[in-house]
Amino acid sequence: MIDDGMVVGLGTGSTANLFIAALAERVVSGLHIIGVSTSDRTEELARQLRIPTATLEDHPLLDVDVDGADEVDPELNVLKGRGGALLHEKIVALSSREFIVIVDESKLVDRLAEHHPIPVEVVAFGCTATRGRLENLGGRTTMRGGDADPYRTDSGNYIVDISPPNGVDVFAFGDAIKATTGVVDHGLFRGVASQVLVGSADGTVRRLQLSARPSSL
Ligand code: A5P
Repeated sequence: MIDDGMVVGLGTGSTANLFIAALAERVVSGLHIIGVSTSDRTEELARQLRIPTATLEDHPLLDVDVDGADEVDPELNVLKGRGGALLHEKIVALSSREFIVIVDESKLVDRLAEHHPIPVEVVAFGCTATRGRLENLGGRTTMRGGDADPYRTDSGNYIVDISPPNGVDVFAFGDAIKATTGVVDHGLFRGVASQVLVGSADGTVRRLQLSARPSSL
């Protein structure tokens, strides 16, 4: 799915790392592509593996972005951000003609955010107040990395993980999160994936695809 001359989004996480390693082998064999990294970690890996990279400013429209996910629902909506890179991952995914999600079967779920909280990237200024407003939406929250020394994203923000109340419409809940002052974005990627490749323990790969790519987020 990756051809000569493409600009390729490089995802973040253990599954994306497998893709990046395989891509590096093809680069060594003569494939010419340019990678756009979704995190500082991935940029470091790409450099180590000698994959040429550029910034999203250099290439604001990518041919394809390949990334992992924490959960995938039957409509190919995706929950991301356990690795803390959700904001850059979402910006790169939305800047790509194709967003291909690679997962193993354990990531397939009936409903998003039933097993994992929704990661929410918030600006550091006033984060306690922002967290309070998020809790007023009805969810339970924790600071990623702990209250004493919170995790910082590549953009210098914090991540608040929020477990939605039981039975809530998760996408409506996501809209309310996004409308909260102090929030930058959340880990729900609705209608962004163009296809999902599901790897199984026996080595087979199943392709899940919707007929048309929805456009809402
Ligand atoms: C990074 O912020 C995440 O969105 C990862 O893409 C996601 O957590 C999947 O990671 P693994 O492939 O390591 O499970």
